[in-house]
Order: sequence, then C-alpha cells, then structure tokens
Amino acid sequence: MGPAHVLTDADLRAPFESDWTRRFGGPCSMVVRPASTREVASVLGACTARETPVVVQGGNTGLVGGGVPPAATDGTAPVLLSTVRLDHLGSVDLAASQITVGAGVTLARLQGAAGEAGLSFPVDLAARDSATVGGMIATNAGGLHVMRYGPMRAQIVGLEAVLGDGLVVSRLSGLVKDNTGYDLSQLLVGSEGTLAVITAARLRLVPAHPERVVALLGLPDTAAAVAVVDSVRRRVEGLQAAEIFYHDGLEVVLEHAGLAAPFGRPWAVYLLLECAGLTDPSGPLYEALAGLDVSDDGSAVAADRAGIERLWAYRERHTEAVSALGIPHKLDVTLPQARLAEFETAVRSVVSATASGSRLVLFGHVGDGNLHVNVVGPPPEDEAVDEAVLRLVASMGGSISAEHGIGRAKAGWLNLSRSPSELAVMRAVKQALDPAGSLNPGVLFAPRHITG
Ligand code: 2HG
Ligand code: ZN
Repeated sequence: MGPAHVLTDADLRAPFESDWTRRFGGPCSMVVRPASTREVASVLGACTARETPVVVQGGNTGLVGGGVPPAATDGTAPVLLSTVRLDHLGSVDLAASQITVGAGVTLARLQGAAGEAGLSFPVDLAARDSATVGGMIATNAGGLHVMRYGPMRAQIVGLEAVLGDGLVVSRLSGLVKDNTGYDLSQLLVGSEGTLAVITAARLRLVPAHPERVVALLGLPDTAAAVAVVDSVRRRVEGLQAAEIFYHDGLEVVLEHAGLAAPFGRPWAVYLLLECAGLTDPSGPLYEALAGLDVSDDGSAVAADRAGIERLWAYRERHTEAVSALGIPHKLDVTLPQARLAEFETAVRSVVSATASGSRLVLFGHVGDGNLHVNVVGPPPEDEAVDEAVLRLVASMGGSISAEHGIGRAKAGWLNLSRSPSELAVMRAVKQALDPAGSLNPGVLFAPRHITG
C-alpha cells in the first residue's frame, strides 16, 4: 500500500479512533487504507497470521461503536482497516438497472451516478455525504425510504468480500435469479464486519421519481400519527417516507439550527410524509388527507425543491441538534406498529425514572415502527438508561436494533432480541467463517450476555 496508506502517527490515527457520537472508540496500532481487493486480502492474511484483531471502518458514520476500536485494554491494539479507498464506481448497467461499486463509494456518489443515468438508488439517509456503501451493507442500513423499498439488504444483487484468512468470495454477475445454494452475500449483510470485509457490491437501481411532494402535519399524539400513516399507506401508491418527531425535539432543532417554527402554534407531534412518482403524486395525497382530521393550522405542503428541503430540515437536523446538547445515549428500536403509541408513553416514564434530569429526544421512521431514542445527561459509561429502554422494548415485542446495528454498544443485550438457539447458530457461523476470531472482536457478540 505504501507508507502514505499505513498511518501510525497518533494525530493521523485520531479521526479513525473515535466515532461520530464521541461515546465510543479507542486506540489502534495503525490505520491501513487498501485500495484493491488484493490489498485487503494481504492485510487480512497478515493480521490473522499474527493473531492481530482487525477493526473494519467505512465512512465512520456508525452510531453503535461497531467501526471503531474498543476503549483501551491491555490486549493487542487492533489494526484499523479503512475501506474508503475502495472507491471504484462502475458504470450503470441500464439493461439490468444495476451498478457495481467499491465498498468505499459514498452514498451521495452512488446516488449521483444513478441520477445521471435517469435512475435512483432506493436507500437514502442523512449521513449520505460520508456513509459508504460497504458500511451500509455491513450494518444493513435502513434510512428514510424503507417503507417503500426495504433496507440495504433488499438492494443487494451480490457482493465481493474477503474472509479473515484472505480468501476472496465474489458474486458480482448481477443475476437476479440464482438459486445455487447458500446466499453468501445476504449472510454478510448486517454482519457488522464480523464475518468478512465487504470490498464491492452489485446493487439494484429503481426508476427516478422526479415528481415529489412533502407534507408536514401537526397532530395531537403518536396514535394520531400512526393512524394517518396507516390510512395514507393504503391510499397513496408513492408514499416513501413517514417520519415522526415531537414538540420537545423540535424546540432543540429550532434553537440549534436557527430555524423558524413550522406553524403558528406548537403541536405535540409532527408527522412528515413524502410521496414521489413519475407523475405528480400530490392529488392522491391531498385526497387521502382530506378524509382525515388534519387541521389547517397544522399542515404545510411543498412540491418545490427548496420547500421540500425546508420541511425535511426539521426532521433531518435532529441528530446534529441532539449531539450539540452533549454526548447522547442513542437507542434505535422497532416496535410492532400497533404498540408504538403505548411505547412512546412508556419510554418517557422509563427514562425519567432511570435518568432523572436527562433530556429525552424521540424521533424516527414511524412508517417502519422505528423510533430513535436519544438521551442526553447520563455519563457515557453509565448504561442504566440504555438497559432499561432495551428491556422495555423487548417486553413489548420489539427489536433492540432497527437499523443502526448492535455494534459494541448493544452487544451485551443481544439476547433480548435473539433466542439461545439463534445465538448458538450465529456463533457457529462466526466460528466457520472467522475461526481465528480476528474480525471486529467485541462487535455483535459480547464476551458475556447480560442475562434475564
Ligand atoms: C436518522 O434517522 C438516523 O436520522 C440517526 O438513523 C438517528 O441520531 C439518531 O439517533
Ligand atoms: Zn434512522
């Protein structure tokens, strides 16, 4: 790779050693930045032969400590393998509506390439300028359009990856129908760098939908928001995002971003709906909303680019606004749709009981039953509130990770969402693919699960 891509100097390593939340991270012995699959294979082969752990990192936009080294321990400091130089962007295959890209290509670059070909990449999220395709696959990222297109998993036609011992497995032919045994590509989706390093991906693209409309609604409570989404989902074909946020979170965003409030009066709950199509989707959206109890002083609609961006800012700027309050405890959970409103009330009391005096900011993808629970106040290492919220989620039939992954942050509680037999099978897969245990140790599997 050459000395320019093996970083040992502490200052050069520093940006790779701490995550976006500032809650997770630790030292590595060096950062290596391979630019080809062959280079990835030699790095992994060399590290495994020397029993050196490897931490894999994409754009470092993860929120669960899965792409940064663990806090300093007495063990061997890991090598950090950054995939950002695996940035080859193939040309769009129009006949197949597919594209092959390197793992280090950012989401924004991929979206740009798809757009130039008159197509679109179905996954979108706020960290688009830095998040890389490889990291998004490794975490099965979700984002804003899951309700229409599914998460990252649903966009994968095939992958190329390197195992811990340097073996390259490749499935980039682009065949949509291919029933020839185990789907190794899908096995790696969501494996959080614990089974292999993803080096390239063959992805599906969808038709671009130039006609967009966004509505922001003020509503009395979560149950009303869930009811509007259920109704619009059944009536409007192009509904692709349904996002929720709350009065207290909006106040934080307005203050942080210097934005004006969306309506003349505050509402308890805000629901943002986005529809897109080849033809103007606003007619069906208006019709669907006309039949619902939506008040004039709690609704705004935009169909032009600037107006759409203005409405989205209230939702998209939550993450940075919360981060400006302090180091947040971030939990990313899904509930059965029918219990989302009940959960919202319950989580507020659980957080005030376990972390009194803290700030709780809730927002998320209501169309997927996915709420982001952000708590600012408890020190980063105090996990009491994390545990209480995750136990509440499990007791209500939810999942402890909707889209960010388990990482290091939630590894100790994986047994709240996975049965002993599932965990045994997952450990057997890990043992088979990474017998030396060199890939992302401590991510996904904790040395010991918190019981109960
Ligand atoms: C989002 O939906 C991201 O904006 C980040 O998943 C969520 O900051 C968070 O907790
Ligand atoms: Zn999200």
